[in-house]
Amino acid sequence: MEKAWAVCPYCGAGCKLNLLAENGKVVGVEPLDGITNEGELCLKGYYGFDFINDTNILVPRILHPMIRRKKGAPLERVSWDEALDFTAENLVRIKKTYGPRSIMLTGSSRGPGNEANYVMQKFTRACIGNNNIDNCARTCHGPSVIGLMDTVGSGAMTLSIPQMENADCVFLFGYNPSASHPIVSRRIVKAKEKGAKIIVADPRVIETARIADLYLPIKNGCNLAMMNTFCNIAVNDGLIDRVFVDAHSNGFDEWWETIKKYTPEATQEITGIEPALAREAVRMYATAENAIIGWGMGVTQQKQGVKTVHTIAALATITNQIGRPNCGLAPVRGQNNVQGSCDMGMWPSLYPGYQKVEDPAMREKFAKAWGVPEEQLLLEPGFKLTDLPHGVKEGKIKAFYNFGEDPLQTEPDSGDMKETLENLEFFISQDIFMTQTTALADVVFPGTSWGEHDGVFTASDRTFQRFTAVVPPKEECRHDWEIFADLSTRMGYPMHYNDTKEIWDEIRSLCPNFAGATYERMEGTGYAQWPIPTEDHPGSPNLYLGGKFNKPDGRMLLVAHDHIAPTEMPDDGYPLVLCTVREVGHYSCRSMTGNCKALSSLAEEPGYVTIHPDDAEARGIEQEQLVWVYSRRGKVMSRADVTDRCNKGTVYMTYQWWIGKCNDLTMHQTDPLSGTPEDKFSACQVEGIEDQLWAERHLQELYLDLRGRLYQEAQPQEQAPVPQADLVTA
Ligand SMILES: Nc1nc2c(c(=O)[nH]1)N[C@H]1C(S)=C(S)[C@@H](COP(=O)(O)OP(=O)(O)OC[C@H]3O[C@@H](n4cnc5c(=O)[nH]c(N)nc54)[C@H](O)[C@@H]3O)O[C@H]1N2
Ligand SMILES: Nc1nc2c(c(=O)[nH]1)N[C@H]1C(S)=C(S)[C@@H](COP(=O)(O)OP(=O)(O)OC[C@H]3O[C@@H](n4cnc5c(=O)[nH]c(N)nc54)[C@H](O)[C@@H]3O)O[C@H]1N2
Ligand code: SF4
Ligand SMILES: [Mo]
Repeated sequence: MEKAWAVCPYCGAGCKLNLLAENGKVVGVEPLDGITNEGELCLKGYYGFDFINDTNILVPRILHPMIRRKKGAPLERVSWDEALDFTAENLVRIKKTYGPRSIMLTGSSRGPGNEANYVMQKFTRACIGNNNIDNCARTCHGPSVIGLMDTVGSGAMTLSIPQMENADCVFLFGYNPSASHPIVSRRIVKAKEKGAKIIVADPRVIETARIADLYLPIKNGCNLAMMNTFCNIAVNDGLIDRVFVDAHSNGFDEWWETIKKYTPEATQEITGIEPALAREAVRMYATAENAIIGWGMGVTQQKQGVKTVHTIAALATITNQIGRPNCGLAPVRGQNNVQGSCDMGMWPSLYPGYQKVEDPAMREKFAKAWGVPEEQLLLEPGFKLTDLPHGVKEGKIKAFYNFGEDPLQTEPDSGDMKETLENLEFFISQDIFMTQTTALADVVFPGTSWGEHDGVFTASDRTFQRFTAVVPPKEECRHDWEIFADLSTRMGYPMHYNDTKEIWDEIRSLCPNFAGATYERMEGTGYAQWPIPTEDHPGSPNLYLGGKFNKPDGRMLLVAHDHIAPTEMPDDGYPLVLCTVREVGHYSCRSMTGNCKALSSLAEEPGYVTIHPDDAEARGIEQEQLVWVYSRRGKVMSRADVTDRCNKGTVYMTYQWWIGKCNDLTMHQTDPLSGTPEDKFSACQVEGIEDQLWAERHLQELYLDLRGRLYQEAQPQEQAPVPQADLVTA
């Protein structure tokens, strides 16, 4: 039995585990005593490993490079040399014809690790010559990154995951950790056991609401009005620390000019919250010795995302719940390595280590380190991931290099995204599975999977941890970083690395805040938490200790905004709010969890639409029935889950399902300050289906057809295995 230590590749909780292998196959895991998980794992940690073995449960892994010689032609298996030369020639041609800015790239916050992302952004900047590099944080905690950089200075959690259980109050606002980060959720349960007060503000009765001391059933889309109200109450009820505010922040008087209007009585109509309940919540939070405020996609996937984050930072600062251990801001980052993608400069305005591309001194530093003339590195930020659809429509983006993301499943308005990808002149996808996105590509590069390569992930709380390979790469799969380096060399900017340590040491040499995070420190269950400027520095569990913020004058900036309503309000034709969320057993585009034996048996297509009993009854819909859900963008089938834990007037779908694909319904409207899609709020209608037998059959047909096509694309020259009709019918 082989054993290798690794970090779980699902959520950002950063759980350490051993991967166990026999005869080149991964056969199990055992939990390790990592800093964030202390010997615990959730169901995905325990049962989410066997996708590596190419189980063919949902779709096959891609094992060979493939190209499509021209649009509309089938994918063809070719040698690595041919695939890389074909790609280099096309990218060089596009760069020459339309300029370097016509090429867009996106990095991966999942299996590959920091080193592969670093090499990809270096390829983007030093070889292609633009800043058009982004990652899925754009659709996720982008507003937290931006909103926190604006106010407190760094876009990250201010405390550590283990400290969460030592808080005296945990306030969750639009964050559902029991589904999203189960091992973080354990810390909250432990805090409760130690006597902490729990407050939950969420339109749904989430698991944590069931152990909460106060539950605020807020209306969907009211966040900014609600947060302004909390701040208003803190000031008017004498719950602020004026000494701390005066000593450590700027802008209070101007900020109050806006906030003073938001009394709980004035906003009750928008928030749905009784003034007395709102007052009690703020008192509980502000008077706790150490309080944490945790938020997630309920805040960020809204039109008011960045503005709400500004106000959350304000609430923590005025009540002095920041800058000490066991308290502070907890935007717990979603993907296992989305903190890392941002750390590595997969962001159109930032070099690795949060060094700004607009700063000429940074440009000089990186140009020198990478051996390119300064003019090669642009001072203007590049395109955002969510600029892709209009960038292609306007003819500004001609080529797209997709690395370890599945935009056709995970970006809003999939119909429009499909058109976007089809209208590209040249499209490369580098993944481990034949996803719906990869099936549209002109070039398919097979990367090695987690379990087959080494690297460093950054957990949600800024903790760097190493993971290692336990099995060799399958067939012709190559390490993601090797693919970028080889392609770059063929395009005239030679890059060569022997291993990930060499890449990591280059990263440390360029990023002062990461300099002390050596590979040696991160052996086994070792870790390094940034900022960690030197090799003898202990690392930083907390940011802003003593109220010293990461701003030029060391002071936090208070900024306030008036509330704005979501873009698409319900109306007669589309009377329900559609809110899209997560479920515990499946993960993002589902290519990995859907190929794990245990996890795939938990739930199947088309997933569920959660609906309040009154809304179901009004439509004659019963539990488990197949239904139609439609919006101005599309119409999909789903299965009804009728429950009063969901609020009346809103339905909830998870974005994991390919037939019950909620992103066929969502819209491409974004927070203008971050470019983050409004995935949490659009208008829809739900309708019962009379003939349930027909619906079950139709569902099977759609699913088999889609999977059949993906199998075919993955193995063009072979007898593709035929997917089985293995849906459990109701
Ligand atoms: N099992 C599993 N775990 C995951 C993932 C997965 O796909 N599957 N994805 C990972 C990723 S990428 C991320 S970013 C994290 C996200 O983790 P979370 O932030 O927990 O994500 P969501 O469940 O989308 O949304 C959080 C909550 O926001 C609430 N909400 C909706 N509208 C509003 C509103 O207007 N105001 C407020 N205050 N709340 C609202 C929803 O009811 C929901 O309970 O999870 C990570 N973990
Ligand atoms: N409607 C709706 N849509 C949403 C959300 C929502 O709440 N509602 N949430 C959004 C959020 S928060 C996020 S973060 C995004 C996530 O969106 P994505 O980043 O697109 O989703 P993932 O499933 O994480 O994509 C990971 C891809 O990387 C591949 N992969 C895994 N490991 C490796 C590797 O080592 N090498 C390579 N080359 N590929 C690899 C996987 O097979 C998969 O195709 O989805 C967003 N979409
Ligand atoms: S909590 Fe997250 S990191 Fe930990 S085992 Fe579960 S999915 Fe993996
Ligand atoms: Mo995310």
